[in-house]
Amino acid sequence: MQFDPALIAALRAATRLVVFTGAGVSAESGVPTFRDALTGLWARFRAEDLATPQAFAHDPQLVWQWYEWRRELMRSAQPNPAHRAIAELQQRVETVVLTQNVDGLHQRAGSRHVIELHGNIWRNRCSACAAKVDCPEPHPSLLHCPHCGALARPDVIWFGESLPQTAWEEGFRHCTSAEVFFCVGTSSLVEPAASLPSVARASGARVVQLNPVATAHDALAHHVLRGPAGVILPALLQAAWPAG
Ligand code: BV8
Ligand code: ZN
Repeated sequence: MQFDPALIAALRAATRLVVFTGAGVSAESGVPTFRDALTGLWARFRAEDLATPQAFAHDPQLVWQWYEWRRELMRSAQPNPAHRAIAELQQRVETVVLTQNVDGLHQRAGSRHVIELHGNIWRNRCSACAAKVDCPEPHPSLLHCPHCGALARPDVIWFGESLPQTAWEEGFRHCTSAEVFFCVGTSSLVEPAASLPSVARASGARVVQLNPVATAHDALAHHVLRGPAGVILPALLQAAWPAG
């Protein structure tokens, strides 16, 4: 696989990288992407309609069971070569992983310094007092907060909810100082995360778009790597640091 020598040179010289990831980086682990049509029992729903505070208020059992179904899918998932290549990149260059994903696979691949913009599906919190609620897995029925008795909910950011302030501010700051910014496996549809590649570009970063299909972010990328992350990222690291 051939890569633009300018990208290889920039990678070798870089001291600050950001890898911004979406559901596509977990696709080769068998985790359905966010916009893959839901299947089985959930085929008649849209993720955007279930991942909302309104849906949880209206039918908490339904929303909770959707998350339990997703956790079940994710439980057997393993980090794939893309997650591992990103963890290896962090060994070579100071790299922040800025993820929209909630599956925790970057951390399981050995990545440190992972900023989760949309929370983490393996954590639950109280829907009222926000206390952390431990949940034995799997837990098909609803869970109540041990402190105030209100319903527990997955500790993810739903549509219409603000992103965690510290995660957003820290992530944004890294985008303004990155020398190379990778945008991996995201359809670039969900704001405000989708604005981060433009922030990086405007701040002078070399932007690399990695996706099997074109997205809005192709237009602002210096390099478009067309294909699966689990194939391209390992090849890119091998090209940049052939000694291994
Ligand atoms: C907020 C956690 C405001 C939950 C998620 C109209 C216009 C613009 C914006 C809005 C609007 N109406 C509403 C909004 C705001 C809304 C939004 O953006 N809506 C969209 C749908 C239009 N955003 C919000 O509500 C956000 N909050 O704005 O708050 C506010 C301000 C002040 C005060 C109060 C409130 C919160 C958004 C967070 C929602 N939560 N997840 C859960 O997971 O259950 S978002 C969800 O989508 C996931 O986190 C996912 O990561 C994210 C983005 O999707 P992608 O990761 O890109 O995944 P997708 O499936 O779309 O694409 C996969 C890609 O991978 C594809 O491109 C595919 O080609 C590629 N791929 C496939 N295979 C591979 C691959 N790539 C590489 N390798 C492969 N092998
Ligand atoms: Zn509580």
